[in-house]
Amino acid sequence: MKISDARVVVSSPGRNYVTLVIETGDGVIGVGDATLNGRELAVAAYLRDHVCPLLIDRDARRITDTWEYLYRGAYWRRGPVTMTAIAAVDMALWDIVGKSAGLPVHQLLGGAVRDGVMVYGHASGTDLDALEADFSAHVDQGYLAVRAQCAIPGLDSTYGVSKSGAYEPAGGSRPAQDVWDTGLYLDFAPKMMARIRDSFGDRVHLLHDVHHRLSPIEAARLGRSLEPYRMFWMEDPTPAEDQSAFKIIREATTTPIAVGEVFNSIWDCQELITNRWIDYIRTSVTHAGGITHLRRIFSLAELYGVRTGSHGPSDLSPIAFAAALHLDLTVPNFGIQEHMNHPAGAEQVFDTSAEFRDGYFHPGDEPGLGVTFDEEAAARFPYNRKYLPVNRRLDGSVHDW
Ligand code: KDG
Ligand code: MG
Repeated sequence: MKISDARVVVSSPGRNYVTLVIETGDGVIGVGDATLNGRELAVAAYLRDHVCPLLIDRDARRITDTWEYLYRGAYWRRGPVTMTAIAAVDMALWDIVGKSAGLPVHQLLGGAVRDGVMVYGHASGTDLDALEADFSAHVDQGYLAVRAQCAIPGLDSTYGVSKSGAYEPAGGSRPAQDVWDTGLYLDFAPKMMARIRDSFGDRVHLLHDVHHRLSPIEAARLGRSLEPYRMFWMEDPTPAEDQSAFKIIREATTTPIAVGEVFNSIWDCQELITNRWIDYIRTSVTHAGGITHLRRIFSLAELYGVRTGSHGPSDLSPIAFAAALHLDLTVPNFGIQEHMNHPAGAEQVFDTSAEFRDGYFHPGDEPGLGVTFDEEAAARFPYNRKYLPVNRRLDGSVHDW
């Protein structure tokens, strides 16, 4: 089972994706997602120039050893580029081993402990009426959990709200500029959640993403003001690298806290988990070192009563979503999985066996990850440089996006 080829494909079927394809001498093909939104080519070059040459002739079955070799062996550890590259190798190797064993990856991980993976969808609106309509559409589609984001009156742009339909923050050959005002947001957020609870009652799980924008004491105030609406979670209330900030939030409110989409390793979330300052850990399979490393993070979280809530935006490819579903099926401390629809063109490039029914996803029982990557179709969608927005306060200074 020696690796005979490893190649990187950058394509843009509706948005940019970086895909690693690994082939073994006996003809088994594995695929991994290496997409880092707005910095795609950095990971592509890291893989192409530094990692792929090292993979040739390695035994594809030695997944953990390959992980250690690429992590410890590089000396320069962690960071989004390195960990995304390692993640893509890891996913592709799990895919290969599953295919050669004739087993879906969740069977290799110890087998399913649940019948399906509860996911949350994204509802948003340019005003409260539009948010309510989109929320209602998600409930009609069967979602049991929905994230709510609404344009803040008085601001020209708001995170998570698109003026033109589907959520896609990356755009433009230069970063777009968003605007931010903490006071307007803190006054409006409870009204948004009140509207949802008034219209839909308490049965749907309600989530909200603050997207790293508050100070600890502002986040504490938000958490308290949302308590009557029984949130499933408030996500990323403050910039996550300041881990002790969460002690302040935690001590002030019973609104559950979810953090981690920008983390890349178990070390990034160690303090948050071991101090029980959060309720959900949101590291993703692509940005936190693949299935092998995410499984370790989730196991650490299990020890401290923290549940999982993997990041699953449309800027991770369907390969990443499938890998996350396989892992989600097997972890006892699973909480919820984020789901967003991929752009229409992605279906031509990624054929996935994952299925949604009654609020739950299942990755299917095909050997490996269950995603077929069509390289010829990918070639029809060349890379298209795009940036995430930057965010500025009303006085023009830069704020966290
Ligand atoms: O690339 C950035 C997006 O993945 C991020 O903004 C999405 O916050 C996000 C979420 O919770 O899905
Ligand atoms: Mg988020």
